[in-house]
Amino acid sequence: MLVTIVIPALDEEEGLPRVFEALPLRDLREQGHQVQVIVVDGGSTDGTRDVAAAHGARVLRFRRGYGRQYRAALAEVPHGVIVTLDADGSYPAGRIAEFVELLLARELDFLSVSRMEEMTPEAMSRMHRFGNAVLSLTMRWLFRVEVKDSQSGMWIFRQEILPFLNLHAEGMAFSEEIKIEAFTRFRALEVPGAYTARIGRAKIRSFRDGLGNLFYLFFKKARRLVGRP
Ligand SMILES: Nc1nc2c(ncn2[C@@H]2O[C@H](COP(=O)(O)OP(=O)(O)OP(=O)(O)O)[C@@H](O)[C@H]2O)c(=O)[nH]1
Ligand SMILES: [Mg+2]
Repeated sequence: MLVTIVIPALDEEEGLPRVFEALPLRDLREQGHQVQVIVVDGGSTDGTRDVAAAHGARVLRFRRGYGRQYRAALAEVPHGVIVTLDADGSYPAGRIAEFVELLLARELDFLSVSRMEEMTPEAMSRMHRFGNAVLSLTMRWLFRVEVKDSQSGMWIFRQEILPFLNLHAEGMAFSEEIKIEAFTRFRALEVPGAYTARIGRAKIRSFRDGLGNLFYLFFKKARRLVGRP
């Protein structure tokens, strides 16, 4: 099986080396998988692209926007299993091989790794915790999906479901949208993961992205109600 690890990165020269160190590439290869790493650059002005290339990743760059760049990068993966995570060292990169095995053994299509179960105190501000709770509650209510952490950026899924996911979000709402699509159309499961404080400066604009993501949930629900995917 081809396992492609996709990492979005905007000015993450500090965090990226730590993510690469934690990737269990050898374990994945010992499990019989072929592994490739793609770093999707958001137009970094620091050494992100050089750091990624030095670690053997393929570096892609597209027009602005977290969602737009994710969609374009995912379209480059021909088959197999896709794993995503942030470039800031906050997600449990060392557990990727375990999650891939779980997806395959349970014959699932999509796994979302929740950050809520094991979070260090500094990992998320109280405001972010509150914002996440509101967004996740709204998503569960509107779409009836079993997801506690609607904003997690760590997903493990089969490439073959991608053409059936209706993904339109151009910005940060991409993360909630891919979960809505996967959980309402495919065999999806949320698994407990962990979350630690990021390395480097945050790229989300808390208030703007939070409100934008809340608005997008209602926009997406309205689209579905009028029969548009
Ligand atoms: N390609 C690309 N990546 C981006 C863009 N904006 C943010 N990112 C990356 O996407 C990931 C998520 O952004 P973060 O700033 O970590 O957002 P977050 O995880 O919600 O917030 P923290 O908890 O503070 O880390 C990081 O790896 C960023 O570098 C963008 O416009 N394009
Ligand atoms: Mg992050």
